[in-house]
Amino acid sequence: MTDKKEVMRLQELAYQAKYDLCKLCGLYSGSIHMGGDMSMIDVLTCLFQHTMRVSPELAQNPERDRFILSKGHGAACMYVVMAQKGFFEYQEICDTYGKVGSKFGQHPCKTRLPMLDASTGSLGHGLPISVGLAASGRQRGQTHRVFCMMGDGETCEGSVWEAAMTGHALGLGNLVAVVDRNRQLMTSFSEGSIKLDPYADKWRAFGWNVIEIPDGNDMNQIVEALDKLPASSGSKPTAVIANTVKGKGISFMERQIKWHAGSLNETDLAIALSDLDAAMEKQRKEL
Ligand SMILES: Cc1ncc(C[n+]2csc(CCOP(=O)(O)OP(=O)(O)O)c2C)c(N)n1
Repeated sequence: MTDKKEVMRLQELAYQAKYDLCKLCGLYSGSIHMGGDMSMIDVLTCLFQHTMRVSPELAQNPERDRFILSKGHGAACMYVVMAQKGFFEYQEICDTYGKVGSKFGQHPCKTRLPMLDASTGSLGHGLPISVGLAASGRQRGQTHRVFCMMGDGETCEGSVWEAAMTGHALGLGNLVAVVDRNRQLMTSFSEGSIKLDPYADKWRAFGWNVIEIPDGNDMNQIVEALDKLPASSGSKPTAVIANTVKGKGISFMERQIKWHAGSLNETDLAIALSDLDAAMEKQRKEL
């Protein structure tokens, strides 16, 4: 049974993060990967605010959890969620996002933002890096977990499955892959092109524990699922498959191929923010 107060707290944080992300998108002159940001933002909020042992104070602690945003095109979403956790100021993101020399590039860059565990953006690299980090943690006798957030389209990359095999072979119970299963790639729907189903079975066949979240945009379900993660001392890595909706929560974005990435003009932004307000009002009444 999940703690209602905690779920409500996380919902409010996710709502604020969505708001911040939309406002950033309204300010920025280029495009932001809003579709996949809005699909993963609820899970990301739960990871940073509830599940993972991370904070600015723990930055130098070798036992802190590690996080790799393998779907690096979702950097803007990660930045706003990390800002909420106190890693940096939201205003600094707004002032510098995407500019030459900024800490906040369109893809995460560890050289500019040393608190990151990896630079990402070229899909299919996060899980191999995470396997290495998890194996290294094991060798050193550390107990932290390594979390790797991927897009479902990203898992078309062969390197993901090579890493999955290795994670199983090395018995990395300290490794958690989280897949944002929004069923959309960049220009197509997954099942209309590459056909990923039966998706959970694929991970099981590679020797992984699987935890499925039927609705990965429902905070109740997200908390319940992530609270079930097995101990990091186990011998099997875990794949959390979050079934989400691309563009979730914004009427003109949901399941729209053209909203893989885009920018928000003044009218779009007003609609987006009012959609978020209405959804949050409904959630407050329901809990
Ligand atoms: C190796 C590589 N190939 C292509 C791209 C371009 N690209 C950026 S996002 C994307 C689609 C990814 O789909 P998915 O992983 O499902 O992400 P989401 O739908 O959650 O945004 C592609 C092909 C890339 N970043 N890296």
